[in-house]
Amino acid sequence: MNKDSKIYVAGHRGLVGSAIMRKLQQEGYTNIITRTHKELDLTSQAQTQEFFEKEKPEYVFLAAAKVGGIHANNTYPADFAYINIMIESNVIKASYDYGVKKLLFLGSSCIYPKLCPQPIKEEYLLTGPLEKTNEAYAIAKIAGLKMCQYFNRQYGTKYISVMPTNLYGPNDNFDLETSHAFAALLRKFHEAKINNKPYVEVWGTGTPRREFLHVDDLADAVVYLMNNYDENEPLNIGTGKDITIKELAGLIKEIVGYEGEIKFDTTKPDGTPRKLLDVSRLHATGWKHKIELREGIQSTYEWFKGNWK
Ligand code: GFB
Repeated sequence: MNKDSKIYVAGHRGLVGSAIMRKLQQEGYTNIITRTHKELDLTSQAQTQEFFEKEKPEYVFLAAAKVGGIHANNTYPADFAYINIMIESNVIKASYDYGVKKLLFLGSSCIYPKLCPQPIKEEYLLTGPLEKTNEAYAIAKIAGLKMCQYFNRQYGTKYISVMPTNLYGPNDNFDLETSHAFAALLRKFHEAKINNKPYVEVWGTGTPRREFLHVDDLADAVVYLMNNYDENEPLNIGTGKDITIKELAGLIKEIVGYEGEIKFDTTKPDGTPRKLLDVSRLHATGWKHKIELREGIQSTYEWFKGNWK
């Protein structure tokens, strides 16, 4: 990308899209185009085609998606499958029709089989059954990733895909029903502290292991890869380190400064037992994460206190 290349960030208000915007602006990219959901419904093929015909972006970051935590994924599978497949199909096809030079597709680490060997290598994709709580989202993301590869194979396009691990940071969704674990726990411990609640409820057994990447690191990685990665093979993005949900809860509790108890609600699902990405292919490109978890929790908590309402 040149500093004046026309770049479309799809989903620029979300956790990932807003971080990509911050990164591009910091690096001096001057020609970024966006549309709010209200201005452009990417599930509409007609609207998407019209937008691409008018704007003709050169580069596309495809960060628009319906996302959510374990409960939302488990409760609204039709929406997760339908909306994501529509957005991907429309944006990828319009990118081809209107000559986009390069597109970066955001997949997810939940596309891998539920019980795959750890850490998870990119080649484990489609080697076993998926985790049921997020199967619909995973199927949709696999479809998007594969579609990028098929367009590359058939039409010689340059569409790359990445699989980020569990993300956190500013502009996350802090709704307790639909959010991911990180955001929910940060809010729960904060509110318990403010309201002097005797305990905080953590879903599941606390034993599942997850890897957490700050979204500013993800944004740094995807801008780097847009400029430096041209392979047809998708790439994991993570830190290469994981912790249990119980340990995460303990860390957040300590950073928030909450002194009550933690209770586990085992009527809630655990999801996949472990999800740790193998990041050797990513490191071979020359990129490595910079924000460690403790410092990431601290800065996200500062952001949360100043911005969340
Ligand atoms: O982050 P999370 O919702 O999704 O949950 P996944 C991770 C783990 O944290 C599960 C537990 O074992 C949850 O039971 N957990 C504990 C909580 N307390 C809470 C809480 O208050 N809220 C939530 N949400 N979880 C997601 C997928 O799976 O991974 C998405 O559903 C996405 O598709 C994402 O791909 C990366 O890590 O299990």
